[in-house]
Amino acid sequence: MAYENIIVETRGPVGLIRLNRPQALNALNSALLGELNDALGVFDLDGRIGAIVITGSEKAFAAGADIKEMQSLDFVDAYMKDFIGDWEKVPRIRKPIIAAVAGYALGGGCELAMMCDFIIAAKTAKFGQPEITLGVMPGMGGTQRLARFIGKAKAMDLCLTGRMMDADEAERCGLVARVVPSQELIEEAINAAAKIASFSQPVVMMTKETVNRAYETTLTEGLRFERRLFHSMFALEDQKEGMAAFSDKRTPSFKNR
Ligand code: CO8
Repeated sequence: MAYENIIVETRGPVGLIRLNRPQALNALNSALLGELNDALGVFDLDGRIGAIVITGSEKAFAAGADIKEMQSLDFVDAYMKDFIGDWEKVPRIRKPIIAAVAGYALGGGCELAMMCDFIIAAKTAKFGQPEITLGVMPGMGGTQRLARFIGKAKAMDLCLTGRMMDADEAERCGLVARVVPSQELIEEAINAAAKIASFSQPVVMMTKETVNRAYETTLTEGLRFERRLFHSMFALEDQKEGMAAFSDKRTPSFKNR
């Protein structure tokens, strides 16, 4: 598939996807979504890729859903076509995805960043859910993921006032894993992704699945799920290799088996 709204490349074992609609601050339209889902699906199935980075430009990760595309939508169309339903495919990607955010991550842009497994932000990053200023509310997970990730007080503040928060505030409240100088953003994200890709792929994928389970189930069920998958890891050659390498004081060589 030829892409017009994203730029896709690989950096060793890392798949890098840049949102690329500079004329609209990377506003998320349906064409971009189709391409993003396609590229993510290809990386997910590619055994040479161990982790994925999604980024935007220096000015904007994404300034939200494309307002011009949504403007004339009516209820029946939105409902019958399940408008934005295809965004649910992003969190179903099984390999880790890092969002590398500089500039605006607003509305659907903030929601896309939250669908990723963690966010590395440049000092310039600004997060917000300004939908209320447009006469709507977040529709791609903003009310739910923000409430779970940063708590009710901040989620309500952002969703009800539409204000933006900067990278430092986002890090303080736990939305962002790391804040780095802008010029180091891509390198930091790619290095983190390459580090992840150096580990056993099935273990990495099970770890992602298990942390995500914490947001979907009770503590008792989550702990049981964790323990069962932990047990299953003793069937992997990579567990034998990882522990043997520790004992031998050498670097492990994982085979993803
Ligand atoms: N949609 C469409 N076009 C946009 C968007 C957007 N979300 N954001 C910016 N643009 C366009 C502008 O219209 C402008 O185009 P043009 O040059 O043709 O007029 C161009 O990008 C540059 O933007 P500005 O001139 O406004 O740039 P500034 O630096 O002055 O301002 C801001 C930057 C503050 C980010 C400003 O552009 C802005 O407020 N944008 C809208 C932010 C917003 O409200 N986002 C939420 C959208 S609603 C949403 O996301 C719903 C989510 C649920 C559905 C998810 C489906 C994907």
